[in-house]
Amino acid sequence: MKNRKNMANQFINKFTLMAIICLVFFACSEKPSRKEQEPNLSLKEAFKDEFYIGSAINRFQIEETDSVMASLLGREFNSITAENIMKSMIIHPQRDTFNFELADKFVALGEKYDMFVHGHTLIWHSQLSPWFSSIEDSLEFATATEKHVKDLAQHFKGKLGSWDVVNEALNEDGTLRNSIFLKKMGENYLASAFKWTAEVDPSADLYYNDYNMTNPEKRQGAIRMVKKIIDQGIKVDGIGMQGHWHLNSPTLEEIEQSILDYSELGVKVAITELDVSVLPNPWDLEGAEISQNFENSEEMNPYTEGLPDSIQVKLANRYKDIFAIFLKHQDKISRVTFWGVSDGQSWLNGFPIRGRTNYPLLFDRSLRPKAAYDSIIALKKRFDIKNQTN
Ligand code: 9MR
Repeated sequence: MKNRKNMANQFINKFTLMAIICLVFFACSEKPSRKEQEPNLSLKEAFKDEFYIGSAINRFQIEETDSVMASLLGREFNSITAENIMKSMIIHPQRDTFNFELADKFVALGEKYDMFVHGHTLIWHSQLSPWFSSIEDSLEFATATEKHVKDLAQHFKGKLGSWDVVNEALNEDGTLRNSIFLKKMGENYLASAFKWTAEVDPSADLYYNDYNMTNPEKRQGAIRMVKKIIDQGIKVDGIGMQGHWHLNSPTLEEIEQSILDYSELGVKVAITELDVSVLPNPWDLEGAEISQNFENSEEMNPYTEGLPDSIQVKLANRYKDIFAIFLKHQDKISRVTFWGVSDGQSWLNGFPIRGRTNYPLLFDRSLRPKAAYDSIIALKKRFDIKNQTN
């Protein structure tokens, strides 16, 4: 009887030991959950001494209809740009009608969270209110354009930290885009737009904003154009590099050289619309020329079921490398704004091919931070430690 009890005890002891070993093994081998990895530093806190961290937002974010999104926006970002609602087509739909309701809510949201609020955009050939092109006479067109710029600048006077005064005025070879503004007003429309805005709202920083600003020919064109304006004694405070980039292009050297070249003009550099597409790029298309659209196909849309780990890592490394350049030149950079908060919201699900599943931002479709988010925060922590020990 005693023997059987001993044997039973021994079995229980062995069983308990094995159970403990198994538990320890699984506890050690199991990947830590996303929650345990989650850094306690937000993006805006991490970069508070370097530059603003912004996001483009839309109506549902402005109206805070999703509470999780609302708290994420307030926690992570200290700057906002309206992705669409301040474009002429929406804010100035008819020559004598303005539609300020949503834009005013956008500004109020920025005030509520104490954010730097950026205005996008005063002069842009795209999403242009149709009434502009109904004006035949050049002089009348110029007068109406001046009124458009001044009325908007006046309405938001003192409430915006900066404006994209002119958006996408250049061709890829650095020449001026043959937009309706160029056709009707000549090259002078550029300097005039900056002059009018500065006259009305002298405290706002005034930017020229464009995509593919790392492309050497376009870069030279942007520098020539901005220099011409500054040389007339008209203020341009900054250049916005939109930053619609890919996993492998532009090169890090092109990004760095562009920041250096623009800041040589004595202006601030902002990264205004950052996202990194992970999807195949038809015909190696670059930038954000929204008139370009291509056919969808399985080959062009490979990650409908989720992003493979290997690509997730590539994206994280790409963001880390890009932010390493931003940190290196933080004295030249005023703001880094992502073009959206989460992947589900990104315009890149519809461009240059409609209906794809892209993953270009730092938060996934469930608003969880991605590896790319972690890589940027970790980079900043390493940067701070290095600076403390130096
Ligand atoms: O992200 C914007 C998208 O929702 C609009 O449909 C599109 C229409 O023009 O504009 C997108 O934003 C653009 C920005 O205003 C200017 N730079 C390029 C951006 C992406 O096209």
